[in-house]
Amino acid sequence: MTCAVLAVLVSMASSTAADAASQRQLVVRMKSSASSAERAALLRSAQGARRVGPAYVFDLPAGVAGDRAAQRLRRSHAVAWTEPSRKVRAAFVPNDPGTIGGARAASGWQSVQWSLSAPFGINAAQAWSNAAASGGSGGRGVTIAVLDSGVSHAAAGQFRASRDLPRSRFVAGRDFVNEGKSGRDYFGHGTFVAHIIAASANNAYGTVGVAYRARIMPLKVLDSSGMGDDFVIAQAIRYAAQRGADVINLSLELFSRNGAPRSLTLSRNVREALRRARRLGVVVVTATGNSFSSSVPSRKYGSLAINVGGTTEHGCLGLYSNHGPGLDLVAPAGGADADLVGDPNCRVGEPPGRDIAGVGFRAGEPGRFASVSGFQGTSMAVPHVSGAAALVLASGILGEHARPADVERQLRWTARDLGAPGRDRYYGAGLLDAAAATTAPRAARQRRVTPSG
Ligand SMILES: [Ca+2]
Ligand SMILES: [Ca+2]
Ligand SMILES: [Ca+2]
Repeated sequence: MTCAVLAVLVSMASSTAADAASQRQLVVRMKSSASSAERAALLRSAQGARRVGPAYVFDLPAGVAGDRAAQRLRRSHAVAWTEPSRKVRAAFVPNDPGTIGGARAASGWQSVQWSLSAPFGINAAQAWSNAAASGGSGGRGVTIAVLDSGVSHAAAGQFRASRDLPRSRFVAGRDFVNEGKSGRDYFGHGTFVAHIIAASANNAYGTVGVAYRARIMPLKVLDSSGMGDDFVIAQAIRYAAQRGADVINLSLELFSRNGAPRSLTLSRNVREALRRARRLGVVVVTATGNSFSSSVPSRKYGSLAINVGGTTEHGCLGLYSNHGPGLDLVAPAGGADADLVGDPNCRVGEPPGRDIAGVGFRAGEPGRFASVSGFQGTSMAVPHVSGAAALVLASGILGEHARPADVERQLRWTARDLGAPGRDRYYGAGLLDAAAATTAPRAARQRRVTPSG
């Protein structure tokens, strides 16, 4: 008797320290053949069980090991699968967030928003001309779901709305963190990301978004410290796809119980939601993450999303950017250069390039909009690609019913090669080129085979 108790205590001591905070929930998917009686019985069998989308989430009582509980559940023929819940967080590297309160740049957005213009930006100005010429000015008519810490979409109490994202630019959103609440942003990350995607153009204020006429669907999935749960992400992906989003922006990363980076597709629940979104024709763009890992994202489950790494103002891979086999392409994300031997763009030892410029607020100060610095990381690369995808969709160059795979191929095909010639492990297909991406595929191909000199 004493021995048994001791054994339990020892096994708990070895595991609880690391996973007490994160690994205490189990996600269960019932088979579609399960009867309502079986579902009800399952819900009764565990404390705190609740339905989240098509899955059920259980809180594990203290002292109950997750794998043992999962084993027990899987014995039921009504259960399709189980998995532990995992944490996600906003994918950016915070540093000192200085503000330039209300100062207007002397020479306009081009000098501030380096990520949009040459030499290592995404060629936005030409892309805007291309999109406008084909009737898709600024990504009009396209809805982009931003699954993040919320977006400041309306003034109330301490919250303000941004002059660069007026009410008319939003479709109804949802707060998945505090059900029934407004989904307003307290952390600042989601609001900043939304500005990169869709800040209004030509309004003599702030910055210009990549798709400056697209609409934002604000879905709050991260809390006021930028943390969230994978099953909430899965639920919000399904919601966005069901409610007519054309593009889903996932500027977040998954990590394990001990803080190691993981592919978002490690979660079966997220994988199934991504497959559903793809079937419904939704383009999903995700961050590779910020641990400089060469194994994340994995390619194990094929291409369920466009996985985006981050580059610096120098055109080098960001010091932080994950570059696993599932990397598709890169986009500007700011910060310091990685030390890639033989890459002339990587200027290690020199002062780093700038962060991504934008409008937003510091964490916890949602009432004070300013030009905020300090945003860098693959979170910032993703909205550039989401915005470019919106321009591609709005321009109609891939036909009226372009599939996610078509959009992904177009973005990769037209990307600008960096690093070793051709597709490579650090840059994937290369740097997003929104101008080339908004050029009709046939014209782009012809241009490609034209001798350069
Ligand atoms: Ca503006
Ligand atoms: Ca992909
Ligand atoms: Ca290359």
